[in-house]
Parts: sequence; C-alpha cells; structure tokens
Amino acid sequence: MKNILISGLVGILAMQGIAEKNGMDEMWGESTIKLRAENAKRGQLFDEGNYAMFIHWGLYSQLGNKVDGKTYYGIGEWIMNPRMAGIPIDEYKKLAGTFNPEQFDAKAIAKLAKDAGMKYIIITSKHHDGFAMYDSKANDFNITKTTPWAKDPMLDLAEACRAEGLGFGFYYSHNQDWTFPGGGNGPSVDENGNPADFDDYFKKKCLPQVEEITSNYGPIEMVWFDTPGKMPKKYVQQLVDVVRKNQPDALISGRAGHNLGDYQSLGDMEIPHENVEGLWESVDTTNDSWAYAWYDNNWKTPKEILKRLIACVARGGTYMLNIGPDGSGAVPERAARALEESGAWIQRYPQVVYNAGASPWKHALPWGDVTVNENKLLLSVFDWPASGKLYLPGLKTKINSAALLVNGKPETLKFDVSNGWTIFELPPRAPEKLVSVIEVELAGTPKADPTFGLDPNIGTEILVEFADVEGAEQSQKRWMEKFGEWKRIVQVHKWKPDGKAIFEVDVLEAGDYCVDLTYAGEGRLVWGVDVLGGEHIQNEQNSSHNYQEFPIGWINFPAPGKYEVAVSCLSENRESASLKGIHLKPAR
Ligand code: H79
Repeated sequence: MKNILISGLVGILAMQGIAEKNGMDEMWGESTIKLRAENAKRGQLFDEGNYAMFIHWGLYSQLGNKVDGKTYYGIGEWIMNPRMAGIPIDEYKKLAGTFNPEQFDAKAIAKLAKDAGMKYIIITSKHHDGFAMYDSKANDFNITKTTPWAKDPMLDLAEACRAEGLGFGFYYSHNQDWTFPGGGNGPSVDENGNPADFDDYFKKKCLPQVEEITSNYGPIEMVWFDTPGKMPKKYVQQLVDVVRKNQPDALISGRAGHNLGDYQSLGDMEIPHENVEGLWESVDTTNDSWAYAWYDNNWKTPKEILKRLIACVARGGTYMLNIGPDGSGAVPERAARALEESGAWIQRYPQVVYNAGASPWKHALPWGDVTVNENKLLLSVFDWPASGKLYLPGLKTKINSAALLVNGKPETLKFDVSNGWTIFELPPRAPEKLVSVIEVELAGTPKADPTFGLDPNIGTEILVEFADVEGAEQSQKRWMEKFGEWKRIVQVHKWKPDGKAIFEVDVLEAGDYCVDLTYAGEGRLVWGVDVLGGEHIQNEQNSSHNYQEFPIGWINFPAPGKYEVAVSCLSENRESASLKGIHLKPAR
C-alpha cells in the first residue's frame, strides 16, 4: 500500500500546539509529543504498518452472550438488541452497577498488541448500546459515573500505547445509539415522554462526545466511525470537522459516511479475493464475535491469522484484528496466545508485512500469497510442496536471485523458467512451522500475468468473480452465518440454457485434471465443463443449500498453454443453481 497518497494529506502538524491548547502537556509529557510531532504523518501507521488491533469492550462484555441463563449466538455487542436477547433499556443500564473490571490491564494489552506485531489499537469508546467506556462529561451513562470501578480505562490504554510506541484511537458509533432519545434505533421519546429526534441526540451526546474523545487522550491515530445508516451529511460533516480540528493527523474511517472518511472500510470480516485500489482496510476478529462471548472458542489459529493478514497486504490493504476482553477486563487466553505466536513470526519476517504492497498477480496463488517490498517479491508459502518444486506462473520481470529464509538467513535457491513459469527447487521440508518465506529479488518493477496457472502439485481454485459470464448473472451474495457474522461470495446464478462462466487458465503440465465445482442449489443438478476447442464433460451431482464442492470428472489439456474453461448448468430445473468456483487438480 506504499506510495498511495492520502487525499488531503496535510503533512506533519505540530502536535505540541494542539496539546497546549487543550492543556494536556502534563498528562502526556512534552517529549513524547515532540517525538510524535516529528514522526507523525496522517495515516502513516495505517499505510505502512498494515496491521492493527481492534478491541470491542463494553457493558455487553459482562454478559458474554448469556442472559438469564440463556445463551444467544451471534455478535455479543448486539446482545440488548431485539434480534438478540432484547433487553429493555432500563434493565440494560443496570449492568453498569456490576461492571467491575478488576482484571483490566492496559499495559498488558498494549504489550500484547506490540508482541502481536500490530502498530496501533482502536477500542470502542461507545458502541450502539450508548455506554461510554471513558469518562464523559457530556453524558452520564459512562464507566466512571455509573460503575463501581469508576475509572477511565482509556487514559491508561492511551498511555500504555504511547509507552510501547503504538498508535491509539477510538471506535465511536455515531449514528446508532439504542439508549439515548433520538439516537439511531434508539427511543423516540425522552424520560418525560416528549418526542426526541436525531438532532437532539446529535447535539446533546454525539458531537460533544466526539469532541471529548478527540481532546482528552493525546494524539490519536484514528476515529473509527461505524454504520452511518441514513445519517444526513450535515451531521457527518460536523463530526469530521471536530476530528480535523482536534486531531489533524488522525484518520477517519470510511464508515463515517457520505464519502467523508479517509479510506475505504470493507464489510465486517471481509477479506477480498482480488486486489483493491486505494487506501482500504479489512476488519476481522480472532473468533466469530467482536465482543466477548462465553461459548465462542472458534479461534483463528496463528497460521490463519497470518494467512488473513498476508492476504490483506497482498491485496493492497491493511488488516485490523479484534479481541474481545470479558467483563472482568481479561483478554481470552487463546486469542492472546494465537496473537503472540503469529506476532513472533512477523518479528522474524517483518518485510512480508510492513511497508509491503500488493501482489502483481492480483489474487492469491494455490500454495500461498505474494507481497512486494521494493524490488523484492516475498513468497509466503502456506502449503509446502512435497514434490520439492514450487511453481510460480506468469512472472514477467527478470529474477536476479532467489533465496529461502532459514532461521532468518537467506539460502540461495535454484530455479528454472519454462513456458513463462518459474520453478523453484526447494528442500523437502519447510523451514518454518507456520509460513515459510522465499525472497525473490527482481531486476525491475514486479509485473505478472494474473491468469490463473494450474499448479502441477496441488489443486487450483478459481472463484467465479474471476470468470467472464454470459447468459447468467454474476452477483454478490451476503448472509449471516450466525447473527452478525457476515459471509459473502460472488455467485453465478439465473442460468439461461446457454449460460456460461468462462475461466482462463494457464497450463504448464499437459494431461488430465480432476474438475470439482463448488455450488449450492436444490436437488440434483447437471453441470457441463468444456475446454473451449477441446473436450466436453458433464455429470449429475447432488446439491445442498450451503456451498459444497462436488466432483464432475476428468478433463484433458492436450498441451501446455492458455485455455478457456466454460462451466454451464445443464439441468432443466436450474433456478436454484448458484456456482461459486471451480477447482482443477492434476489427475495423478
Ligand atoms: O462493531 C461491530 C459490529 O457490531 C458493527 N460493526 C462491527 C465492527 C456492526 N453494526 N451493525 N453492523 C455491523 C451491520 C449489521 C447489520 C445487521 Fe441488521 C444487523 C443486519 C441484520 C441485523 C440492522 C437490522 C440492519 C439490518 C437489519
């Protein structure tokens, strides 16, 4: 993501001046502020660091998705919503009376983020429930006024981040407020039964609170607004103006709304398959929920964390990964261990992530992914080939040298070039348990042909978003796996009798390949697969409402080179047929 200029980047601003204006010199220490004044550039940590910690923590963390003995599955911060437990406002507010997070350890959290290789922390200052997790003068429904703990954790966390050399920033739910009269999806009347509108909420709570979070915690990295909904532009503009006034070096998330943010925020838990232009971010979580959920032990392993992080960097973006401390303030042990283990890997291979940019292939490769750092390609190998050969299709820039990193030292690799493919000779065993890295030094700017090469070792999956479609519709499909846990795919559906999804492939090793299709549908479906100008195969298989892979048969590529492979749905009852991708594997 290097080399992308943020529009309206104002350059380095004297943070000291801002601190003085707000009378914060004592709190933050002049020397730290000066240091940041010299180094800080708007969005630098975002643009170059590529990895951040997200924290969802609030009153809801105390419930951990269990209310009156009943467990609700889904995103924990939504627990009071009618779509989850449906807790009445008065009941919910009572939770503050027992919120006593004695285990909260700001230093330990900042150290965890640092050890994880993350460059800044963004934490929920107020989520949709309206509870401020900081000392708010603007509104009493906050952690210092209403809880027995009565402390402001954000002062400690901001300081701990600064001590670790990390950036710090706030999530703020600006549109939704489910407990303040007039807030988005909140009550429409006040305590006295008088009607309240969004303007009331905005003036009495939202704007003053954004003023507070941008004034009282020293220089911050970002304000992460979320779910703008139908919030009119004039309100968003006022919030943006406040952030710019108080924190000229802070980024504003794309979810501020009306295109007033500094970068694009993709959907929750969305990791794109194809490179995305511009400045953008994926937000994701270590398990399935954002906020702590007692049952949620579906943790991402260190390897999955690395895969997802590297995928974001390789697609040209930055990755923010969430933890949900529980009601005591403790970070779930398994999340912490996974972050530390993946972080230890990043310390060994910082060049793969920091200052690294997008893959010239524009998508992942069958065995791993590629990031670019200066004139080097960093090949992150997730699946080590048993054959002793790693196949890289379509590299168009000459290679000066290639090396496998073993215990941090480069060991020169031999390679051959054949039909536009680069074939590296590898030792039989991977040097790394998690992800091994090959550094390829190029003679010039990295260029590659993004055509999917059929890997001679393992199967190559190609999603329909990379296909050309005729006589059918290609569209995005979104659903929630559990409540609030978003999944999305591109599907080809609404097949006409002559409909086709055409995939371009590059074959290095001629011969038979096993074709599997991933689809959803109802009942048995008949699919045809054609190598254009070559063999046609077809078969009937079962289907299911969720996407599964079904074998179709073997198909032949008679010689090395490029081919078009067309998939069509041949059933008469094809209304339900929804194709997600094709998988081609050498039939050996
Ligand atoms: O903080 C996390 C989520 O709580 C928050 N964003 C992440 C970072 C988030 N809030 N809302 N959403 C994400 C989108 C939710 C949309 C839905 Fe619904 C909730 C779809 C179904 C239930 C509200 C009701 C919108 C449509 C119907």
